[in-house]
Amino acid sequence: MRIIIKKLFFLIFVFFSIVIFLSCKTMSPVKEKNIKSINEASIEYLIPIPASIIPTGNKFKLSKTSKIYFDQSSDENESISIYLKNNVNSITGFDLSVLPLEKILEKGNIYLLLQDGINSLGKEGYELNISEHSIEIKANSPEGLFRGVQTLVQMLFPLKGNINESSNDIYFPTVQIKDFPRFSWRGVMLDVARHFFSVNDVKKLIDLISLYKFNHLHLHLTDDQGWRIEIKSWPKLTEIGGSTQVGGGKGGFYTQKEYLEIVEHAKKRYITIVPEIDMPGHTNAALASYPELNCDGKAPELYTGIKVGFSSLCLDKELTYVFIEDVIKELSALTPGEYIHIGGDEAYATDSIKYINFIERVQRIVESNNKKMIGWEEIAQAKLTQNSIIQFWRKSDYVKLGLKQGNKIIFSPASKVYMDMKYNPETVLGLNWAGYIEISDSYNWDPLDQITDLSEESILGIEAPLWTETILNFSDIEFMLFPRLTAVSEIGWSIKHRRNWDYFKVRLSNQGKYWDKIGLNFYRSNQVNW
Ligand code: TNX
Repeated sequence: MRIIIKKLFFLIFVFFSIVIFLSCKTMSPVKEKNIKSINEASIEYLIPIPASIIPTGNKFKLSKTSKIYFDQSSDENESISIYLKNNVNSITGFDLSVLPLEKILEKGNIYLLLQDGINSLGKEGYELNISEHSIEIKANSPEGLFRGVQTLVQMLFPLKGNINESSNDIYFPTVQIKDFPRFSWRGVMLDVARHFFSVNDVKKLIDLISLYKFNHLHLHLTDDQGWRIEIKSWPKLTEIGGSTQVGGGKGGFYTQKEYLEIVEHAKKRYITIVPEIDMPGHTNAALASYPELNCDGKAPELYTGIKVGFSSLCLDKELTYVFIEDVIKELSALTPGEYIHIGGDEAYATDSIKYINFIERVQRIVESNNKKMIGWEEIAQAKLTQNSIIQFWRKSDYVKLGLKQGNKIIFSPASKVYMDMKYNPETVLGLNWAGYIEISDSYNWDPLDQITDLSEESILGIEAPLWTETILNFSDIEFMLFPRLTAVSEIGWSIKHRRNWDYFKVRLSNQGKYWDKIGLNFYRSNQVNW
């Protein structure tokens, strides 16, 4: 009998433990009826994880009449506030007003404030303080404010689809967050050459990646299969070179006006567009457009397959350099950012000595247009200036050459962050030459472990490329990027010791609930309890 009673007590204990555990799981803003759970506040929705999170055990009430106040020391603060307003609106239905700040008096509002010289926050860091009285985001620059706003937006995610007409208030757990990035370069690359993607698709991508605090979008604008950016002095590049893509579809290209629309949209999300013109290999589309660029004066056919390494510009012709100067000049005028990417990869059809001279000459052209050069790791064979950046993708020997020359590195190790690799043998999309990449593979690595004797200062940052040989539309893009891209975002932004795979999975599964609500096509890996 005593044993039965003991067992009964044990079962009751287990039952209540489960109930308590489940009710503690929510730690985001909650509607009034869930108010009990807010004191369990920790921030289980945030990716990348902030540098410091101190829950203060209280609650803040945001109501339909709350206002967003911005300080007027920068013109950009109003549009950042409107961005926040629009996100609050699409997630909760609340329509908050946005007003210039006079002085902080009333309770219950959101304040976006610039302050000079907040120690250790740098350009992109911010403080997000949610007290009983207000939500305050402070930063040294508008860019920092925007990153802080994105943190607040993520804290709204659990409300998506959970607010009814009669909800008047939303409760946030009070918390003090202090946050700043580990690396200044956190990039995504989209290959618009193998398959073309519309201006609208690129804008949608910009919006998505900005949620995870990425700050660069590298567009791979040219390759064997397509030339995607209008160059006014060489119009056939797009007329002919832009007319197809992998598989023989109709391809496409951006007019300069459309390209500027992308650049402008990215700027509003504090993302810099990095244009890449790949050379001297990966140039069949250009060679097919202008016979005179070929050593034998004959244009090859347009190419719609997926082989690499068969094309090369004619390095002995002066016209080649006139062409490059024209292209870099027009592209530099379209680029507010510091960098032009010149490719330089897989030049298997180019003489290797000539390749080195070529890269050095292109470097001079880029710098004479007041830009800095980035190239794939192979460019480290050339003599580089201190400004040039090497993008690691496969061979650490090249990177070591670059490090010896004192150049900084962007890390894109194919076996970790190539978003075109399949997740597993069953994945329909993608390739697998660098292996299968599960979420844990994209999460559990660090740039410092990639190369011996590497110092943190030599790492400019990390970037996740999405090559698109097999990627046809935006839904495919979503599937290959999510969730892996969020792992990359945490490596790029968060302090190394704050990263933790088990806790990341919890936060990821919360993101998954939001992705379900917005209809994002993501890979439901069985590594995560969705
Ligand atoms: C290698 S990575 C390439 C691309 C391909 C990609 C496919 C690099 C610099 N070059 O041309 O699209 O593999 O995964």
